[in-house]
Amino acid sequence: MTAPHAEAPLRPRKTTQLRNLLTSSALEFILEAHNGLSARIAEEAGFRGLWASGLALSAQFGVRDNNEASWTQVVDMVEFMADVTSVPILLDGDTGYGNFNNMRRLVRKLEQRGIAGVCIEDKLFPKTNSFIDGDRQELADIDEFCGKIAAGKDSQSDDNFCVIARVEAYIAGWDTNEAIKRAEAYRRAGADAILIHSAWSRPDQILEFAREWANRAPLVIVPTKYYSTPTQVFREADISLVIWANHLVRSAVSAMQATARRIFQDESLIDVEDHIASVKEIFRLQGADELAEAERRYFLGNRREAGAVVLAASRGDGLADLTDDRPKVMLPVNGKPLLHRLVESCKRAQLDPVTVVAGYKAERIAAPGIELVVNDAHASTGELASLACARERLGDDVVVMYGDLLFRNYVLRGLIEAEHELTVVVDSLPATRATTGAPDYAYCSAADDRSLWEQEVWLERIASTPQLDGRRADGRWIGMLAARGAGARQLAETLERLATRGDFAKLGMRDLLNALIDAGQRVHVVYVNGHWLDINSLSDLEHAGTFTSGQR
Ligand code: SPV
Ligand code: MG
Repeated sequence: MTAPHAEAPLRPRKTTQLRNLLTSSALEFILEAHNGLSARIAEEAGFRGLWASGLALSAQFGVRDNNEASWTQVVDMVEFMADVTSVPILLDGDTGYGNFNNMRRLVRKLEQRGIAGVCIEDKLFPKTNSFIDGDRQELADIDEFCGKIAAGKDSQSDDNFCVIARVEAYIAGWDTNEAIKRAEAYRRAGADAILIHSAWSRPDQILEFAREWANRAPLVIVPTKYYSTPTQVFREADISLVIWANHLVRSAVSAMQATARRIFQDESLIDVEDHIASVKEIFRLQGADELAEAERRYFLGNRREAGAVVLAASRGDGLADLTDDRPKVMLPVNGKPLLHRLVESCKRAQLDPVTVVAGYKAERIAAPGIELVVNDAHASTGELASLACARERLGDDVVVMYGDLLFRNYVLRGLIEAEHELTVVVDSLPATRATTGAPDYAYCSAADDRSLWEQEVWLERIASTPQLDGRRADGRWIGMLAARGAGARQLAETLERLATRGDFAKLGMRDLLNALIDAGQRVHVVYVNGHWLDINSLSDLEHAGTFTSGQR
């Protein structure tokens, strides 16, 4: 898909693209769209052009197709459509919203807004949709309509902007002679193509017209009513362009009606969630990635960016023979290795680089976009020795975490957004399942008060026991810390100081945190209540499957 808000650099201009669609020898197709979102969807599906349908545009505004929406409201909407797509838009300009003079202004404004062409129909303002009492509708005076076409053509500054004349003779109950007479007059007045419309359920009028017309100018059709006609018939009739004129607005209506009814009846979302687009998909269609990228380039440029160091050196002894040939971080959870999930979370949180410290079966560690460092002495050393292998990444803003973690995104976000020099995440909920591994119990300056407001809480101690000096732990450290600025430098220095100790090989993250506290460094606590998991046993792994189900 093309980047939003930009035309792909190597494509011809949109006006040129539309002209190519009209003049190519192949039968081409454009699809109705009625706002930016539907326009993107149509382009993504592969359409090489869009029909900004008057019916669909007025419908999405909730008004009738009788020029109830003003032409500037229409133009504003098609501008949104043009901004987010790279294929040409042909506007259904109804009758041109007035006389020749209104048509001149319309064409100039459409060019300014990146619209490739306009189609006007030979009826009277305010128009009525062709399928509502079409045969009672009055046609425009031929000369007056020719003047409107000529005025439009004389107003365009891009030679390839297209003005298409729509012949409503059949709709108003006239025969092929009248239709041809009008089409020929409009062609002579400068129309780039003729749209011949019919409300019959069979294509007979269209085919008869096409035969008589004999390719004097490109022919455009709207097979809404004669939809069962095989497309090959249009090809054989030398039609240039087919407009599928209202099918996105109609499909949106059916889907919205079903969803609205379901939610109203159920008073719950449970039966709709899996049947509708995810919020993430909406973000994607809105081009959220492009904005994140732009923010990195323009907005966060002066801000120090944080990297991540992921400790992934251990085998995972509690996982039996599953870790015979790979470290536990490479075990799949719902088809995706733990480490891949973790790295994706880091990237989503814009942590970059992500440095993974491997050890056991390091050669089996792979994840897109990581830097790998290896603790060769992993079998005889602990977490701090592994952390020291990534010392080049310490000292600057960094998040350090265990590689066997699964967590909801907000957990990491909360950690990164904390404004403190050193921050840890502590889960204040008592463990609901038998604890596995060696939990890090956190003793804090205050228990979690579960208020909506962020508490100022500081870490006082991390210990391996749930009771310390007669005091109960306030929670478990989940194995994630963030260090920034002076805190990051202090973390690096403390690690170097500990590295000189004779027992360094045995030290773990717990010792580092306690050493920081002992050195007077304030360690801020962000409390969470569950929503994370670390993997130490087969039952953890099973639980991880449930935890991640439905996540991508
Ligand atoms: C539109 O899509 O608004 C059209 C085509 O004008 S039709 O509704 O078939 O008249
Ligand atoms: Mg219309």
